[in-house]
Amino acid sequence: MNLVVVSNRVARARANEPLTGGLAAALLPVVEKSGAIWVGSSGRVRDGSHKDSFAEVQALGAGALALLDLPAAHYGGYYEGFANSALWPALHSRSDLIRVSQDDYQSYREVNAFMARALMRFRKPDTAFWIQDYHFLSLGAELRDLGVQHPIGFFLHTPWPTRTIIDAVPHHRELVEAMLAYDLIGFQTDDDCENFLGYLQSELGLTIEDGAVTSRYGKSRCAVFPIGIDVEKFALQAAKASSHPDVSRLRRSLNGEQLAIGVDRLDYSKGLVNRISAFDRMLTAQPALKRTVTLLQIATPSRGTIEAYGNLQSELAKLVSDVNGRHGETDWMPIRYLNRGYSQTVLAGLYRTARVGVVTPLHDGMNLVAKEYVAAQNPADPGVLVLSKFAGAANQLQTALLVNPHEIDGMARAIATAFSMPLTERRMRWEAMMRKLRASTVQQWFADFSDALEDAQASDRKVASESVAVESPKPWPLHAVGSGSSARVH
Ligand code: ADQ
Repeated sequence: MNLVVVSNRVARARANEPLTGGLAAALLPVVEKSGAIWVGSSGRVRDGSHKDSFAEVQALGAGALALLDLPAAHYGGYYEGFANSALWPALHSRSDLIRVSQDDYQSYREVNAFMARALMRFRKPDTAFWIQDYHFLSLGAELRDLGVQHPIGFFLHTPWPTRTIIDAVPHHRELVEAMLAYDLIGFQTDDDCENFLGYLQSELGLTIEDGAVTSRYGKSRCAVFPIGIDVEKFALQAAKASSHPDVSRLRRSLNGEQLAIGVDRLDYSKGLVNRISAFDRMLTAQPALKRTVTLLQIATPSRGTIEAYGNLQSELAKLVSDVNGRHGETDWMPIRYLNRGYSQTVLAGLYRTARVGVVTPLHDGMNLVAKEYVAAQNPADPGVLVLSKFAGAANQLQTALLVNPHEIDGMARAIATAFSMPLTERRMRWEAMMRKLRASTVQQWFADFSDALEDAQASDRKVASESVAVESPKPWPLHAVGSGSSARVH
């Protein structure tokens, strides 16, 4: 099978550049090895309608990375608009934050159609397309409209909420109907899959049989594929990173204090305000902990031009400064707050230095930081994971200290418990989590989805026989193509 993977953001091919964002971080190692072609946004936009406007195609491991300039006129409405101001809030059960216009929806559909046209050049007789995430809900339907009968799979990295929340998304019916053009629709958890099937039944009146549904496009199968990490590589990286200068400096600066760590994109779904409030509450309730513990919170800004994100950034900066002002002393600050990216190696070393990992999203598809924290621990002296029960990862990491991120007192108690947990209990909990991680790696995820997609037969589709015959594959050039000037957008 000749796999073409599509996502909005792709990993940059530059070595050791920080990969802030779960999708790119997860996909890079597996795509590199698989020989797949990975197509996504170059981070630049371009005026005019450039059918073949790839900025560049470069080698990526055994495969290739194709970076596409997206249309300037539609990029804002697609990315900041419909994808991140309608779908992202809704998928994280924050319909109160939906802010979109009809134009945003049109732009979203235009960019999906543009991507479908661009993908035609990668189509070979044995190609299977694997589309990633909420940016491209209607891409499969656009490909079918172009006559593509190849297997097309879709994986959603975020949660899929209950029907009433999806109902708040403008054009939700049209979008979900378009999703049925996919042969295989993958979710992170059972709940997400059940919510989706529930929507198909109650909103679209469709009948579900063995997790599959038949629509005008033919048969679509829905299934669960929990994403993982490269456990052994991460563990090795963490052990080696202990001697990295950034990590050694952090250790020296601790003066015997115990460290808790949080690492997140700066996003309202990650529960950062509640987490800082819980740390504050813990210090107020147990003042003896002052000078003995520190929280290192790394929060990398993302989607900063969207109002809700800008507001969150100001709110957090103010909250951290307030907590430090109230509890801090001339030679000790409770919270170290950083807004930058780190290489995976340094991040692995920072996780290993921390006695406690605090991962408390209000809602999260999976949350790879939770898995990375566990994989990075020293087996002889592992730290404790405090994990939100609303992260997909909680289904697997049940021996973490599971918390409700809306309950500040409970989180404060759990963080204090984690700091004082005896070694035998820490080891017992950690070993159980490692067994789960090893049984569900990112390699396994990739293989399971690819196999299931290969099995999905395009033959039972009802679409008319291809109006566009499969062309003999055009070679795609390993150099820059397209003309005119482009502008960077992320
Ligand atoms: P994200 O919402 O981006 O992912 P997450 O799964 O935690 O969330 O992944 C974040 C990734 O970015 C991790 O690999 C982490 O190491 C990295 N990262 C975060 N901050 C960083 C920093 N400052 N420097 C360097 N790296 C940083 C989406 C969904 C999740 C789902 C993933 C994968 O929202 O629910 O788990 O996709 O499917």
